[in-house]
Amino acid sequence: MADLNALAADLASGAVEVIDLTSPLESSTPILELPPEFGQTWHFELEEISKYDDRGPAWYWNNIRTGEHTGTHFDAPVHWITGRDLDDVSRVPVRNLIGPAMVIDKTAEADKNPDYLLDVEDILQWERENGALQDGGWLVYRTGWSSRGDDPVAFANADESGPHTPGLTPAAARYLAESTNILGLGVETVGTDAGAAFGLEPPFPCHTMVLGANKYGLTQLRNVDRLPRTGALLIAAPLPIVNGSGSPCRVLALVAR
Ligand code: 23J
Ligand code: MN
Repeated sequence: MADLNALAADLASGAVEVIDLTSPLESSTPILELPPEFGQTWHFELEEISKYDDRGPAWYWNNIRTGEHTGTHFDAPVHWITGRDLDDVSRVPVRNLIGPAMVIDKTAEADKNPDYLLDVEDILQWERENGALQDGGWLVYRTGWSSRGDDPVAFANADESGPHTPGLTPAAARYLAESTNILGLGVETVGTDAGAAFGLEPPFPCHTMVLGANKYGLTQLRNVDRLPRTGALLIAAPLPIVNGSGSPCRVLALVAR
C-alpha cells in the first residue's frame, strides 16, 4: 500500500516542497482580449458584501465576478467546438487533475522571438533527452512569459497586427493530441495558443487539436522556473462549474528537495 504518511512527513520537513504555479487573482490580472467582433471575457472583480460593519458586524465577505477563463485557469475539452461532446469542467475525472510535470524550456527562444512556436522537433528533442512524454503527465511549456504577468500591456504584447506571445505549431499541437497520452498542456501565457494563432491553419491549433483529443489546457502559470525538468507532481484544482467550459484554477506542484 502506498505510504501517504511518508509524503506527509516529507511535506512537514520540507523534503517535498509545495510550489504555487498560480497567478494572483485580482482586477488587474491580465485577461485575453479577442478582436472586437467577438464576445469578451470578464476581468476578475470583488464586490464587498460586508466588512465588520453595518452590513455584517462580525464578518468580511465578497461576491466575485469572473470569466471562466480569467487568470490561471483550466480549459476543459468542451471549451472548443472539436470537444463539444466531451467533458465540461465539472465532469473532468478528478484522477486527471494530478500528474507528473514535464517542463520544456524555450525561454531563450521566446526572449528572441515573442511569436516563437514550439515545433514537433522541439518535443522530439526533449523526448530524446528525457524519455517519452509520460502518459498522464502535464507538458509545461516554459517561456519566461510570466515575468510580464504584473504588466497587462507587456503580457499581451500587442501591436497593430494583434498580440505576440509564444505558442505551438499546428504540427506540434497535432503531435500532442494524436501521438501522446499526456493530460494536457500548461503554459505561462494567457492561452495555450500563440497570440497570433488566429492566423495559423487551423486557427488556434492547440485548442482545436488538444481539447478535441480530450486533453486539457492550463494557462497563466507562474514559477515554472522553480520546477525540475521532470519529477515534479502537478495538481490542478478547477471549480466543478456544472456545464462550465473551464475555471479559474489553483495549480500546485510538489517538488522533491
Ligand atoms: C476563446 C477564443 C480563443 C482563445 C481562447 C478563448 C483562450 O485562449 C482560452 O482562454 O481558452 S485563444
Ligand atoms: Mn482558456
